[in-house]
Order: sequence, then structure tokens, then C-alpha cells
Amino acid sequence: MRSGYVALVGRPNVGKSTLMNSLIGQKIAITSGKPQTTRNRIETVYTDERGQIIFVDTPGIHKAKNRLGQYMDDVAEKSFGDCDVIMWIVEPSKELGSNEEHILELLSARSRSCPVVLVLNKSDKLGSSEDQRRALELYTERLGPEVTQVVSAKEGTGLEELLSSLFSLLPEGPIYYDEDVVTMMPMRSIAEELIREQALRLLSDEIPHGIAVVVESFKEKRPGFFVIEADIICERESHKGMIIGKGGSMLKRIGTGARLEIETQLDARVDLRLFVKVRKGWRDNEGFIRSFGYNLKR
Ligand SMILES: Nc1nc2c(ncn2[C@@H]2O[C@H](COP(=O)(O)OP(=O)(O)OP(=O)(O)O)[C@@H](O)[C@H]2O)c(=O)[nH]1
Ligand SMILES: [Mg+2]
Repeated sequence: MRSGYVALVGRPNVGKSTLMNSLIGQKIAITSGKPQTTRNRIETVYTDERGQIIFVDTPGIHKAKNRLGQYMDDVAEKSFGDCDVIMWIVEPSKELGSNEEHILELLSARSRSCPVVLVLNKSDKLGSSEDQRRALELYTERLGPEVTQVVSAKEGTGLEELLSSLFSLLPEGPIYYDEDVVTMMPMRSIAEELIREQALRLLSDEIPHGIAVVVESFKEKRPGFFVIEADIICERESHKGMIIGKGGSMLKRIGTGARLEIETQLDARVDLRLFVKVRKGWRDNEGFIRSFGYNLKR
């Protein structure tokens, strides 16, 4: 048996969370077309006859513009130090940006003691194998990874090969979690994330980045029926109006989308009650950041 921790790192929006969900065959981490979707470390478990992999999804490494951003970079960078294998996820591009340069620096410091798997995601966007080769070369020239793998998290290609490589790089070890465990993340946190995901998907650019979601009450009123109350926190009064929408229409869309997702996860019916609150400039306020579930002391 082989087992251990595999961190997924990379710049925002390359598909780390989508890839982790595809690898475990279940949606745990939220995803969106907007950068900086993931804010915390999210662990999931994959088990088969070869052993067990604990995947660690991390926030996209970027140039932080506020304290929440610094926290996110901190979470991502810390994961380099406490895993057995690092997966650096990249997507096809013509040149390396400043985020990639920074990741290269972090990796070259780590890679001597920890193998690096370079994963080129979104291969469905590439035409020929020549395109693939060129896209990979950009990264392999600068970093000698132990393994390179081309995948499409969206279409599910290359995943089996990737799993085989990961198992071959992991140390021998026991199964840490029962076979049927997929995540240790509490359902409350999953619900918060699913509500935030709808906000990211439905609201226009600036607003969703300033949103946090806190579940205030999570009760099973009777078997198979939950009542969940949650606050959507935003940074400005004007944002509050847009989150609520005309006659409450936007809040209703966010609520319905999130409720359906939470019902699937819980396999139960849910009454989801959402409240919108303003906490001015919370993304630069350590007290607020911590109370919304982003613990700076991690
Ligand atoms: N075409 C294509 N799109 C993909 C693929 N994988 C992910 N995406 C899309 O890329 C976008 C970002 O995906 P995420 O999984 O949220 O990316 P992330 O790297 O976790 O982003 P952060 O959490 O912000 O760092 C979403 O719109 C996904 O649907 C893929 O294989 N092909
Ligand atoms: Mg993510």
C-alpha cells in the first residue's frame, strides 16, 4: 500500500478544484470561471486497491491586494511544506506570467525533497500534439519535474495515468481514513462554500470577491429535512442592493441554486434562509477575516 498527501498548487483559475473533484469523482470543492474562488485548504480522500491519496486543494497563488489575499497565498504556500508530492497545475499559455515565476521560485526551493508533478490541464483547448508539446516545454525548460501529465479535468482525460504516477511517487504507508471517507470538511463549511459559489457564478465581477458566507444555524428539523440560516456578507451598501436584486430576485436565484446543491450533498430536503449584511472593508480587517472562517494563525 502507498499513501500520502498530494497538494494541488498553481495560479488562480487553472482548474485545480475542478481537477481535484474529477480525481475523486465527486464535487466537494467549489469552482467558477472567476479567479480566486478557493480561499481555504480543502482536503479530500481518494482510496483504491493501490492505497490512499489525500488531495489538498489550495487557493490560487497571486499578487495579493488585501489581507484576505495574503491569507490565501499563505495557505497555498504552507501546503508546499507539508505534502509528499506537489502537483503544479498549469493551463496552455504562450508565456509565463509573474505568478508562474513566483511559483517556480517556491518549487525550486522545495523540489529537492519533494517530487513535483507538472499537470497541463485544459488539454481540450489544445489542437495538435505539437501544441501540447510547446505548451509543456514552456514549463519543463525551467523546472525539471519528476513527471509531466496532460489532462482535461472537464472531459476526464489523462486522469487514470495521473493517478498511477501519483501512487508511484508516494511512500509506502497505511490507509489513514476509512474507504468511504471523501472529505473531513464539515457540512456547514460545504454549505457556506456552495452558497458562495452561486454568488460567484451569478454576480458581476467586483462583488463576489468581497463576499463571505457564514452559516449561523444548521438544524435537522425532522429526518430528511434541514433548515439552514446563513449570512451573505459584503463590503458595501451598494453591493447589498445588487446581491438582493430587484424585488429580491437575485437573492432568490442564489438561494435556489445553492439549495439544490446542498440538497444533493445532504441527500435531504433543505429550507435555506439567506440574509445579506454589510461589513465595510472586511477583507482588510483581521478580526472579520478570522470570524468568517479564514484563520490567519493556521
Ligand atoms: N476547458 C476547460 N475548462 C476547465 C477545465 N478544468 C477547469 N476548467 C474551467 O476553469 C475555470 C476555473 O476552474 P477552477 O477549478 O475553479 O480553478 P482553480 O484553479 O481552482 O481556481 P482558484 O480556486 O481561483 O485558484 C472554471 O470555469 C472551470 O470550469 C478543463 O479541463 N477544460
Ligand atoms: Mg479552486
